[in-house]
Amino acid sequence: MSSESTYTTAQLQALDTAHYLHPFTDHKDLGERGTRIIERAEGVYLWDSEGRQILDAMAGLWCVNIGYGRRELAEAAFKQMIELPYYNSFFQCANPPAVKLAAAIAELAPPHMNHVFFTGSGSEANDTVLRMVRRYWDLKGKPGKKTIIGRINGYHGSTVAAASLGGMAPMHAQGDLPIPGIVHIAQPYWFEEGGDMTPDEFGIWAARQLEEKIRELGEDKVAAFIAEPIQGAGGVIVPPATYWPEIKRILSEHDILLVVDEVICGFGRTGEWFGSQYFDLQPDLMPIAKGMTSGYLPMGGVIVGDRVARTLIDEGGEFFHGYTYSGHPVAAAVALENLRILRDEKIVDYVKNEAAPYLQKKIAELADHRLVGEVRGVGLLGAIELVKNKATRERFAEKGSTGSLCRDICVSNGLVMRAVGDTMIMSPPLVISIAEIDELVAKIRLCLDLTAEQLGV
Ligand code: PXG
Repeated sequence: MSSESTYTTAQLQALDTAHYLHPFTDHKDLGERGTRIIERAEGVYLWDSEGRQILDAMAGLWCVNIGYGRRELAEAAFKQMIELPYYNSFFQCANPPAVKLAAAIAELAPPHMNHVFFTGSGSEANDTVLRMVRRYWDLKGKPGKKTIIGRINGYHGSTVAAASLGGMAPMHAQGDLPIPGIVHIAQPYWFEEGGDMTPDEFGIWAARQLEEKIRELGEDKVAAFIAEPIQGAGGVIVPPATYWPEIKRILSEHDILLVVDEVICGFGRTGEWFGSQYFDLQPDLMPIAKGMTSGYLPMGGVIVGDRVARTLIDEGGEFFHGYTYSGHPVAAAVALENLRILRDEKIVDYVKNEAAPYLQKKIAELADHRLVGEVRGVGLLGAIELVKNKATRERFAEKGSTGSLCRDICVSNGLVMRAVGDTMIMSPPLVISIAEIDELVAKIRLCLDLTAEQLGV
């Protein structure tokens, strides 16, 4: 039994199995293996209910940007909860933290983006995107422009609209998704799908799928293109250098909105405040969440560019959309304090100038390992492709099993990384120190060795 808990790990696991339905989980398997109970955290480390220390190379679920244990955020929440724990932003009302947060985000966003619609999560942000995009074209007198083009293996959340915008086949297979009016094009995943093309050739090819899809559907039917700057849940897929410039060229020739999903890339992950700034994109809408509060409380939103905002405001009348918790004062107070810390402690600069160059250099050295086919990354995002044959990019039999094996070995050795198929991915807190990066990379190498040993290669 841990010192802080009146329950043993076994008791918690039994209650969990009896009552708790987890997200994205095979419960039979979980019941057999037993849930890992995470009890506390500090900096980049977690401790489980057995007192084991684990280096969290995923920042929770891509969200704990400022690291764990920052009392300032707890104090901001406490203070706000005493002052005003809840009030809505409907019916001509607002609360001070939500107003200040909208202004603070507008300040950080690209210059043409000056408004924010608040939600409770990234999925709600993308549901908002769908309704806002269609509302925009209605107001512009083009109600036929309804279709949104997303990408295969993109991830935009788990609600009906967000899962439809995403391109995850296993999600679509459960519940008759996507809903009508959403189509998908190929992803810019050179390592898996590039064949004999060079990365640059493949980047152009993948971007031109957008042009073809627009031609096929007719520009008068297409409302928007949605994409993550770098696919996160899909496997930290950094597009070839040619991809985004070619997408920009295509969009410049068509009257279609660009939605850049910043839920993972936003708030410093790439070494810029937003992934759009990293790739020099001019989005019309940017869904945000995760790093907005560093995950300390749930909150999301959509940053809205002037083109769409002015239309909604000047021509739209009432937009029948919103959530009970849109602009929640406690979440907004925590987000404001989170942004203050990111700014005052120059954490985004630290990522750009110190942590990211160091992490990328150190993980690149792992490319010499016999299991590793490619290492890639941007900012504090990284991916390691596990392969049987480095030269041909051939995978081991039973796709995904090597990734799962490596992930389990990582956890047993005090390291959390995610496996997406046979791709190991990382997204550590932005405050990870140079010494902690050394520890992370040493642990990864050890776990790659142990994985190779188990595979007998
Ligand atoms: N957009 C992107 C780009 C995301 O990564 C969402 C939207 C949805 O956000 P909410 O707050 O509704 O979860 C996400 C979420 C994984 C994993 O396995 C990734 C996410 C969520 C759950 C699991 O990597 N990203």
